[in-house]
Amino acid sequence: MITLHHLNRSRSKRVVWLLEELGSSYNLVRHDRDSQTNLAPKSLKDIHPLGKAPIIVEDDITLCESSTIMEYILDKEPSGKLRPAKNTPEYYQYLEWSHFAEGSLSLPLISTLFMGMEQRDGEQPLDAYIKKEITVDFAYIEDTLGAQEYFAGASFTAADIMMTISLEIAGHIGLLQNTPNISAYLKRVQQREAYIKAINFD
Ligand SMILES: N[C@@H](CCC(=O)N[C@@H](CS)C(=O)NCC(=O)O)C(=O)O
Repeated sequence: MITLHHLNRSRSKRVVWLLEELGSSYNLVRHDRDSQTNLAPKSLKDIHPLGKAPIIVEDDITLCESSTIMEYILDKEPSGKLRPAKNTPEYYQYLEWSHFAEGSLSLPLISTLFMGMEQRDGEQPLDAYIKKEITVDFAYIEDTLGAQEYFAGASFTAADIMMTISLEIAGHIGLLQNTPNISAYLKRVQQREAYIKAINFD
């Protein structure tokens, strides 16, 4: 059985959400952020050298990267739920968005989050790049969700779980002011029973 090492207010909500969607059995071990630094506690570093969440452990496999963990769980799922059939156009949309969440969107998103927290003295070297990335990425997301209901087409998939958590961070830092398609999408997916269970773990 999978053991999920869960950190409060973190991307590990993605994994809880996926496991709840699939109705899988799992052990959940809670770890709490340091109340001063907001960083992960040492207990996560004892499990994986990166010391971040989410981490899953099953038999001799230990993984620490949310999109990889999602693939691992889906590989074991006999129903084929939440991931389109391989070699279809939907599969490649699924793959693109699953990787986009951490591969492309994470840098401008987390940079914007931290830029909002620090004392700043004028423009910094990365500012123009981050601004450009935010504009391009959110236009692409908004257009996609205007054309189809979910990231991989007409059906909800694990790519939606990956993207929703990133979009929630975007909302938290004020990036969803002019994005009606994204806002309507979030309302839709946040009504899912498994999502509601996952947020209650925090
Ligand atoms: N790309 C990684 C990011 C993992 C990550 O940065 N996790 C954060 C929580 S959302 C964390 O553990 N931060 C605490 C720390 O770095 O001390 C993933 O998607 O799993």
